Amino acid sequence: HAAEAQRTDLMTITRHVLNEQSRYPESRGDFTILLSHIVLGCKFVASAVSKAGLAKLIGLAGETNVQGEEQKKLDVLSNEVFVKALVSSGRTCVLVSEENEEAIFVDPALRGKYCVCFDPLDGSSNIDCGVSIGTIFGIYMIKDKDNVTLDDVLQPGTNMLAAGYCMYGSSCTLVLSTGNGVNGFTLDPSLGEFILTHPNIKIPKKGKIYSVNEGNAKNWDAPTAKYVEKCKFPQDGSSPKSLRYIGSMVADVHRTLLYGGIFLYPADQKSPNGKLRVLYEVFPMSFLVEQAGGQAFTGKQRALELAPTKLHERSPVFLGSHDDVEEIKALYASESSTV
Ligand code: P6P
Repeated sequence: HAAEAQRTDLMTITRHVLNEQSRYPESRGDFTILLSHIVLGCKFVASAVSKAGLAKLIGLAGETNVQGEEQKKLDVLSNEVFVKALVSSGRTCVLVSEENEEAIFVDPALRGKYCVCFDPLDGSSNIDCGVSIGTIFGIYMIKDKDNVTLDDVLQPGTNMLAAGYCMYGSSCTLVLSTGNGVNGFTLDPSLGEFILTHPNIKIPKKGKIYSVNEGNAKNWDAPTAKYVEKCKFPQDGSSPKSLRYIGSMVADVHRTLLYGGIFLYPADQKSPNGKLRVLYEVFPMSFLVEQAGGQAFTGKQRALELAPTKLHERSPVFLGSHDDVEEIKALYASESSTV
């Protein structure tokens, strides 16, 4: 009977968030409404990505389909869907998207109290070869929605209320934290619902995998080079770590969360601040990793304590298992103490 009860007691993402919201008696369900609109966007993108190969959605912008309509690239389409879903939720007042140079200030008549920073389709350069890609988002509360400015958006990641990603791969998995641990939900296409499949994700304290683009090795600074060398040629008699690098942040971080290890996108001489963007890649993923018991570091400080000054600012990031990140922190600390 217990097995039967399990199968019929479907914990959907909406139910799960409502349960979490009940911890805040004063909440009027605004967050739940906001999240339901984000979930709608993820369902749409999941459907579009699964058909992309067939509908030639992955072609370059400007291609026309059989109806002669101009095809939008999937990341442009995904961005439009998320912007419309977030604005129509009536719960947002400012949006930051990887696809939009400027912040989007919602019409005052439709404003709510949240700011959402998102990358609608991160890693979209990988879609043509079927590699998993994803949507990444971070959610903040805005002090005064009627007088919202960029300063409200350029705040440290420690102020984030919630963060998540939706990975479009062999299955569609949405991983979310509202500040009380991390939970994973898998889309059941027959129900059109995200079902709780990975409750209370905890990242292993130490991992056996390192994840970095070795092609940038000649440009790395000394601490990163030393750390990667230690992964490959450990001096303490332990086994070398395995290298796993997919090149799609959502997929690399998802594997790191579930299997443990460390994901690195270091600064290098070509890109002194690394490649990944603070507001909608580094902050949301750092929030999730910390909520799962791991760490996220920039080479100088705890990633979430960064104070961004520009919307699309980049930062180096080292995130993953607590002990693995601790090792690279020690290497950066010893380098800065000898400088
Ligand atoms: P590289 C994808 O383009 C992306 O923004 C992230 O998803 C991914 O982690 C990174 O860039 C990969 O960058 O330089 O290793 O190809």
